[in-house]
Amino acid sequence: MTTVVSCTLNEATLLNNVRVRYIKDHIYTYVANILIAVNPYYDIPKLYGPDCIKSYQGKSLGTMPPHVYAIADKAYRDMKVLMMSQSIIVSGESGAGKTENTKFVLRYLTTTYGSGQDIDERIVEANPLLEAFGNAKTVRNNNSSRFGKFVEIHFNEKNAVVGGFVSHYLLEKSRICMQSNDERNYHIFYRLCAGASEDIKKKLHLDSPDSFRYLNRGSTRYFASKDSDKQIMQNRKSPEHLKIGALKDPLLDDQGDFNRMCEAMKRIGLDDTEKLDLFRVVAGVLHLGNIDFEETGSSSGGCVLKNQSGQCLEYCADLLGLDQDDLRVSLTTRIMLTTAGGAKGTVIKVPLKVEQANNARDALAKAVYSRLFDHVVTRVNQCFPFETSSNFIGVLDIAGFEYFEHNSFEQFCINYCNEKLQQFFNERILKEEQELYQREGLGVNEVRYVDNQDCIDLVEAKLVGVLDILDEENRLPQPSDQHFALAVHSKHKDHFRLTVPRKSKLTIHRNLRDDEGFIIRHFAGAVCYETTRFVEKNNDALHMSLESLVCESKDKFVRELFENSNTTKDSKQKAGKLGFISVGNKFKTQLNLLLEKLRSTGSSFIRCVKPNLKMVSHQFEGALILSQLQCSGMVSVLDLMQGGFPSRAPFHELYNMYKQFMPARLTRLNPRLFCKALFRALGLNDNDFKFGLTKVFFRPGKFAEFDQIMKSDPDHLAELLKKVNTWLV
Ligand code: AD9
Ligand code: MG
Repeated sequence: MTTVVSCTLNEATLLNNVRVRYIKDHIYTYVANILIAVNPYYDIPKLYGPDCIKSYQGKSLGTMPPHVYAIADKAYRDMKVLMMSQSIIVSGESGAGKTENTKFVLRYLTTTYGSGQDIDERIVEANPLLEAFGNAKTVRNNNSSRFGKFVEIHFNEKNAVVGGFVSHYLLEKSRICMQSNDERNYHIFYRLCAGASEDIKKKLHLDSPDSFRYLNRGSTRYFASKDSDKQIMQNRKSPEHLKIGALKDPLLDDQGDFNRMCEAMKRIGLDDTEKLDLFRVVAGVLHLGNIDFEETGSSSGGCVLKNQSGQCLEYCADLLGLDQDDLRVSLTTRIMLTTAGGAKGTVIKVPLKVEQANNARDALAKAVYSRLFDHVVTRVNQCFPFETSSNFIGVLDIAGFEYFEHNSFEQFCINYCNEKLQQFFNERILKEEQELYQREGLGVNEVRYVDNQDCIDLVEAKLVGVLDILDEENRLPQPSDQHFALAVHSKHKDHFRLTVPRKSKLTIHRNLRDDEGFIIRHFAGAVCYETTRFVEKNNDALHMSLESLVCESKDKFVRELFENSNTTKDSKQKAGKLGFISVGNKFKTQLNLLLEKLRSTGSSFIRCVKPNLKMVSHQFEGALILSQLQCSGMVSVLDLMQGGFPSRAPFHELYNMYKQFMPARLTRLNPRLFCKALFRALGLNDNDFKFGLTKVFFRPGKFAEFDQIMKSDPDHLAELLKKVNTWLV
């Protein structure tokens, strides 16, 4: 049942409906069973409170105002009735409200259908911990998730919550060492500096965030709002300055967030030792980042640590359980196996140049932090274990289609993921809609939609797909981004979905050379990918000396991060020989597993929409919103709806809904017959609805009219029903 009340359904009417509703703080709207959720950017009173939670319990979709709770309840009821796992796919661009809506779904399900035990709370409380390590402030969202996740809530045979499981995808690693202007690193770094006790700060040698390279370069500058703060900011050496820290963001309360995170950790069962383990590694990464190199000036051309880096080396080695000298050597040299002179497998140490040593340092930091994040997720999963589960409801919170001024490997992966999800959406909504019409015998014409399998193949096909071409490049003795870009062009000269940037009229990046990138025509639009650093970003392997360094750490926790990391033994062995573990292909495998899972469940979709770029309330930017509705595939849904019957209600539901008004004799009628009689009595136009085998289908906007009549005047309704009654005599 839809709240789109206009008679014609197209982009403009949908947009207008969403706007009219948004103005009244009705941020949720249905199109068929898809929920559109506009981010209000402020807390709408009572929208999510306990009373509201209660009011959606057990209610069919459409009997209550559109809400994320209604979708959650539908998933639950479908799971129960169909005895089938369910998934809720939440999508939208950065800042559109995916994570917030995901949290509402989880809270709704655990509150309403929980077992009343710790586990319910833990599923909700795991979030602050995941967000501390995996979210960061970006220009689009002050709390942007830099990883994708699929959270499953598992239920027993009695349909009560028994546990949960979180899978995560593609943590953004580049952010650990570098952030764009006005963006920050992961929250945990700042929170730890701001909120840890003096004792912990001393142990971890922590200072203000400005003293760490990984936090102070290109990142958010503090714009002091108060005069007193401004003075402090000018005197960078003052103790107050260190306390505030130039990187303190006035919009974020790092200290308060630290305390909240610690509370959440406690509630999900992490003890102080575990907490300190996490903090120690975070601090280790910060000190590692402060190590600087300079040329030796000798003929060998290597580099050494700058004098003032000695202390950082010591702190880092100490916190990560490494030997100082080993760390120094591993950062400034590289072990290679030579076959020179026929002597197979001779180990030689090659001195690294300053730039190479910087890269080695950053690679180590990224590896340590991303393994730490893997650990956090694994640890979170131990908080809500379950032995057996009958079914689950999974919520997918993953970045939507992205198109920036510069698009790199990260956007390539996320857009590939969105192609796959779009295909799934098409399959479910469009194909299934059509099949439903056929099954119900409505005799509606076939609806066409653009299949994007060719685009998916372009990325993931064996050997010729972009991911495999990239892997092949990574395996070359001297891989290069330019060679990779040219290889992509030469393998796909006439591909409809791929073009060279030079020839394109589709993009503003026309000054890019062919060996610098390629354009892919995605379902949501053409994107120009700049291939610089694709090769590096596709490789998850540390070079050999760094890998063995951390694997042999004296610190059990650090050692286990690498032993237990989800990189398989097999791929590690391969990496040992080739120095390469593929990020792209690992993601492809994960994604295919996810889709297999989604296909085995019943599904609901939530399309989140960002109303403006300023991140403020009460501002509706039509063009921006329309483009999001187009990107999320809503426009193809509208085409389908326009020719079809977007609102539908099973006969028995209508029957139950109006049973209370019926004369006793009528309740003996079968629901289908009752509906037929009712519609005749109401004098509805035959063109506005169709009777299927189990449901009645309405033309766009007609259910609302019907519902209006039914609800507007009980006396009138009683009269009409009497009329039905007399026909049956
Ligand atoms: V990203 O791809 O992870 O960068 P999301 O997840 O789509 O993004 P998020 O849920 O984090 O966006 O929402 C961004 C901000 O909007 C939140 O921090 C809230 O301040 C705000 N928001 C989102 N949804 C709601 C809501 N239903 N009510 C109030 C909201 N505020
Ligand atoms: Mg998010």
